[in-house]
Amino acid sequence: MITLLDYGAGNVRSVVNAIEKLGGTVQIASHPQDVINAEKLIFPGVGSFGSMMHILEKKNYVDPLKTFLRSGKPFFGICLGMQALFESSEEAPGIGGLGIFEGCVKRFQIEKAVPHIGWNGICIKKPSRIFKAAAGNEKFYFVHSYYVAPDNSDVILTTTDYGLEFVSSVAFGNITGTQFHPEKSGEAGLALLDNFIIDAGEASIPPTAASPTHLAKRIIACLDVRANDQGDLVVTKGDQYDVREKGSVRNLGRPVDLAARYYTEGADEITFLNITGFRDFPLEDMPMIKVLEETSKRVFVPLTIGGGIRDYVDKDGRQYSALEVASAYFRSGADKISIGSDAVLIAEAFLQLGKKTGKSAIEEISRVYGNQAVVISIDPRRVYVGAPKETRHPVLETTIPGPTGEKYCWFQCTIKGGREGRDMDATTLARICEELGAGEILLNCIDRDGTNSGFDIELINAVRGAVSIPVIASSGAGCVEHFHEVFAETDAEAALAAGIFHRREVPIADVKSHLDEKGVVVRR
Ligand code: 1PR
Repeated sequence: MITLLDYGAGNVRSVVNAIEKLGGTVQIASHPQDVINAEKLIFPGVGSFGSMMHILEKKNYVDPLKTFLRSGKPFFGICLGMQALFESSEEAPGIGGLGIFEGCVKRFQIEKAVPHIGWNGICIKKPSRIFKAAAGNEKFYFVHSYYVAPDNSDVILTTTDYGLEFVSSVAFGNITGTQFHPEKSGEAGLALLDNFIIDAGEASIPPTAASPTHLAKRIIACLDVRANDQGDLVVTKGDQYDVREKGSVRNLGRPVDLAARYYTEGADEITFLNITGFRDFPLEDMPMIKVLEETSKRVFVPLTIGGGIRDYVDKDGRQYSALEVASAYFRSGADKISIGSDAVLIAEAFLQLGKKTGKSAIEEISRVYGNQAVVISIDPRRVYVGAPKETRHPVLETTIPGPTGEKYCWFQCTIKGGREGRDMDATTLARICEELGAGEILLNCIDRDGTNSGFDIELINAVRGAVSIPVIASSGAGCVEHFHEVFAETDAEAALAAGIFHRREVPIADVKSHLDEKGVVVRR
């Protein structure tokens, strides 16, 4: 029996699902005594260090946790659950951690995009039972802006390279902690968790070593979901956002089955977009909640959900905040939420007021769940001008002239699934959202969506150059060469595609083989 400490701050469902898939049984600790009585304890931390410690204090878990950790019984801390073992964190100055290990938690101060999001390797420093049957060159899923810095190097189990060599897992006695998420790291992560759940025997060191390690470029499968005219929830796909063909909504399959297929085919992440979210209240009959719950039982890589994340008043007059909508998604198995239309309106309000309010959906959700959990989905389209002075927006000189030969363009943000253009350009939106606390940009492109003509390299470079958070390039992928082009010609951290995967035109494995041949690091 595994006891899981859920302090109510995010996606613990994935950990429960992973343990159950491995044949283990889980008891969720609902009282401090449950922690003391646990035989094996897993602590999957989510959110921010300060809010985690605050909740642990409030719910009287701090002393029971320390008692458990000193008892010699097996403990596994994941992400923030590992960081909690240390004395303090730069994320929350003045707030103490559990102090089981001496040292602190530091923020990345590096040239690369922060958060560190994606699949990276581990360099193993000492034997552990969790490595039984591991090859040593596996990649695991990371998503964090802070890393642990132990005073005592004896506790270091692995390191990982990302701008610097940082400690990516610790172990001492029966206490193990990983910065990466084994429950989100596909088969490699599940194997590692399995070794903790069962008694994996002698500690071992895998045969191969990865040093230095490299962050892989991610390949993401995107599923646009909506109800079709018969009321069934289907995966659909538009051409430049038009999802109807001969009057009917294109039906490309069932959301959960398709997501499960992409997981087995090697997708590094799955994104669901509820494309009618701008007009429907997502918690009304909760179709996407069900989709997430079912998917997270079968898919062990990160899940993002977007569409309709904003404040609502339902038909009975009850108010829901965007944070409540997001929380419902996190509880159902989402790792990240994606905000589209509302992000544009938030950025417009920010520009008008000239300062942060602390109350926008982006700020509220990132405060509770961490920046890495908040993705901004941008739906831009090109607006051509003959000369820069014709617009107040930042323009670029484009190699793809406009319909009447215009040499300049800017990238106009849209809302409501591309139906409404706003007076804001995509680079400004991205920059403001980063300042408000977003952790990643999902950069679509209406001009390229569904065209199979390749990613809009100029757009991606413009937005990537405006922010220091990771950018997911989206829209237009038609063949494996397009993925190489986007990684060779931009600094995008991930590439997303929909149509070619749904129609089985290009398998994910072929994309990765091609990138591998071209020297782009991918997870295989
Ligand atoms: O505005 O917060 O409710 O979020 C709505 C979300 O739904 C936004 O993220 C918006 O991008 C998305 N959306 C709205 N309408 C559509 C539509 O198609 N009618 N889908 C839509 C956008 C997602 C793209 C697509 C890529 C790759 N499609 O990410 O998956 O363009 O396609 P491809 O590889 O086939 O070219 P809110």
